Amino acid sequence: MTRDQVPTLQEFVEGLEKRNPGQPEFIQAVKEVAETVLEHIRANPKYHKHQILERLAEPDRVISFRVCWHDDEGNVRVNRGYRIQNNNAIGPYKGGIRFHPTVNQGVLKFLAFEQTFKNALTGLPMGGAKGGANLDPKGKSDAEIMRFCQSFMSELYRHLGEDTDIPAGDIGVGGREIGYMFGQYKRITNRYVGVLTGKGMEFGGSPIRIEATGYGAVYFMEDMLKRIGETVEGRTCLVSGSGNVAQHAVEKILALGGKPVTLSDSDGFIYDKSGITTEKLAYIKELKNKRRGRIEDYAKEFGAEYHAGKRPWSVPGELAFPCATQNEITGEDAGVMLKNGVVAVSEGANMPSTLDAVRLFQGARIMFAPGKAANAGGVAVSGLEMSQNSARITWKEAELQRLLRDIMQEIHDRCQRYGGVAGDDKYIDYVKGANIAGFVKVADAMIAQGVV
Ligand code: NDP
Ligand code: 2IT
Repeated sequence: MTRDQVPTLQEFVEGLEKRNPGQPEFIQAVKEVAETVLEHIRANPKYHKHQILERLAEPDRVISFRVCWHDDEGNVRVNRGYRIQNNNAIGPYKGGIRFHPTVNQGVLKFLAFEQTFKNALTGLPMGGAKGGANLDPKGKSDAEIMRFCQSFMSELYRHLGEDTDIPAGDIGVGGREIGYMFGQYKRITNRYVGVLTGKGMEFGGSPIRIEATGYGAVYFMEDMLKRIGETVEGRTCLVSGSGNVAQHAVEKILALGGKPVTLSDSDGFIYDKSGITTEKLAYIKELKNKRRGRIEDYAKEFGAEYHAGKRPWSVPGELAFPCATQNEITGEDAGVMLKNGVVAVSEGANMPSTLDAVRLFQGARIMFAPGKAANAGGVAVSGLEMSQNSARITWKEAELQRLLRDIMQEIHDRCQRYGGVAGDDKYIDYVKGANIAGFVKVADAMIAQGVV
């Protein structure tokens, strides 16, 4: 291969693997983008000339640091914290913070890479980043979480700023953690600025930021169905996870007349044949957000089925909303889902479907919305929180509801624009559409800004 030629997928992936050993999730995320974007690069040589894909797959900055803290017994504990700043061509770095024992550099690099495309798809000026720590928050007291967040921010603050890098929540990081991190940032810098999103409403938070990711994933499903003259109403829905995204996906499914029947956590899943109702959802919110309990308790409370150590994909249903974590739908799961009648998948989580699963969904020509498009509602409302903080005002909830709905529709339309498939004018490849639409925006900005 000479530098004049666009690499083949195999050549590109071989180089990627060599440069990023031991980072399978990062390889997977970049490979999925390369699969769809290389053809577009071949047709538009300027993107090859400027080595855009190669540059996007090399984070601007990888920050890794030690986080020391005291537990309630007075022991010194040590964790590893990270911030990956992937790309800031179209705006300051933006993306969530994850606290989970599975966090490592490769996982956060995949998330920061995906975030770059997702943020571009929202139409708002935000670059891509992700951060986190290999902390297991389960069983930790509020005081321990506070000390951890303070220690984490004592290093991270120097890399942040309201015009530089603005983190938010993700797995294991919700309102409580954002509050503690904001407090520490303010204490260290003596500045009161919108340096984090997902803040409490008393100190600069935005209406509907909490709901936005789950609602957005259901809106995306609604828009895919609308294109073929169908709706969510009356459809049986499979949802995984039981955290922020899953809870609000269920809430919006119910609002649109759908029937959610499953939820899960890392220990197992519940199957409620009669359907999860608004009252049962209130129980889940109390259980997960206040008592920090296990989903198994739901089965005991309402007499639903509980399947320990399993994910919900064997349950019959038509619409699927994976909202827990990466690679939670394997090729085998996808095969079962197709047999059981799943006709559409909207990813609330980031990369919940393996490459095998995506291939099977697309091969069967069902509607498949990748996370970087379907779950972009959360970061979109984060972008709106930043605007409100800069202007030092809070918009009305109804206005934000409308903006979120419009943004999700626009993301759907951007995917549709680039997602056409030769020889099949009825099918939209939303993976291809999302990847190319996100790529083009960031790539054109990078070209305009030179080799930096
Ligand atoms: P939460 O921490 O609120 O909830 C995560 C849920 O997923 C919990 O039910 C958790 O179970 C489960 N889970 C986490 N890790 C695993 C695992 N390894 N195996 C099985 N279950 C697991 O996080 P969110 O709801 O915020 O995030 C869910 C997904 O959505 C993630 O992929 C995240 O990146 C993505 N996302 C989140 C956004 C947001 O705004 N919050 C925006 C866009 C995407 P348990 O209680 O046992 O840990
Ligand atoms: O994956 C994601 O988009 C998030 N966790 C939200 C990021 C944000 O900055 O709101």
